[in-house]
Amino acid sequence: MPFSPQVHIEALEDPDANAASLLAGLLQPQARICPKHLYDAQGCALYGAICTLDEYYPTRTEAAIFARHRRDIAARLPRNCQWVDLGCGDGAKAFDWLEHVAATRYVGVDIAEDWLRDTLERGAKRFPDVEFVGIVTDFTRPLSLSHVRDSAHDYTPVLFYPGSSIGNFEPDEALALLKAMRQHLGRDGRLLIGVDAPKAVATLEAAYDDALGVTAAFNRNALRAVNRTLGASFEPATFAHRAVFDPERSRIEMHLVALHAQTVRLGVAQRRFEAGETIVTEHSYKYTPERFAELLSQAGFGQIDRFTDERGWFNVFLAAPAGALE
Ligand code: AVJ
Repeated sequence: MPFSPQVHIEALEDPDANAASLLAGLLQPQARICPKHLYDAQGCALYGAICTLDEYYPTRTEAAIFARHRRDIAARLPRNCQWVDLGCGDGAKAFDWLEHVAATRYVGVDIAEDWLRDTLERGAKRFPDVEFVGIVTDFTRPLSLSHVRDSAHDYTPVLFYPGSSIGNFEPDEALALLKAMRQHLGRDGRLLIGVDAPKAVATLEAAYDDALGVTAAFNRNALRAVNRTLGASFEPATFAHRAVFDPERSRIEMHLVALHAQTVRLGVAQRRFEAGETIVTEHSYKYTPERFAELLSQAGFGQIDRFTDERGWFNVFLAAPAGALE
């Protein structure tokens, strides 16, 4: 009999605070919507479609790196670990690893509770010897993984953070998140993280503005999420998708551009958008291997192994806490 998965709800922002910060962002001179609003059920489905696009190279490049170096990486991981899947989604990426590492416990961490329960149920069926637990939390809040450590056996954690999601944070926030991860690792824990690299601007921009318009739909869908959350009156068709790479900051910026002047009701408030005015919905930072390794060492990691593809488009880092291997 598989263990029955348990789900802990942690550190969720309350709905009022969530709505208040969404509204505040939309009322800034440069309007913004926090990227988490891109990932409602429809947004997650669209993101899944993005990952299959010809132009969107990160997912398949990372998968190829994992496949090629699986044994090598697995051999460097602690035995009897607990596999902590940060932003687990459907768990597919992590489950490919569970076959190769002797994990005792799987901890799925995600903001979407329904998905999480499903993922845990499927995992528990496929890996009957592994204990499955879930934590519902919001990554934009301080990272709390207390359930990772309060098990009776205190298995060594492997934090798994694939997909270059770290790129959605501003660099100072990314550093704070890496430090928090470091705190959860003890001496023997490891971080396995995927990070997208800078490359030709045309390649980057095509990845975030594909020919079929899937990324455009993904971006506009944020307005539907805002309408629901705030009781707002955005008409998604009146905003265009724009994705540009800023080489100075080494980031893709996703914007929604008002196609004509309009006043939008935002629940109790309202805001005017002039034609051409934009809303920022997402930043996706691209790190050179040197820059990311530096960030890792600033966060308290020592031994850092890097795995990449032939073109150096994407990097996977396996990092140990400083001092652990000396
Ligand atoms: C899920 C944050 C890794 O930044 O590449 C894909 C999100 N946005 N296309 C990324 C995204 C537009 C994606 N991450």
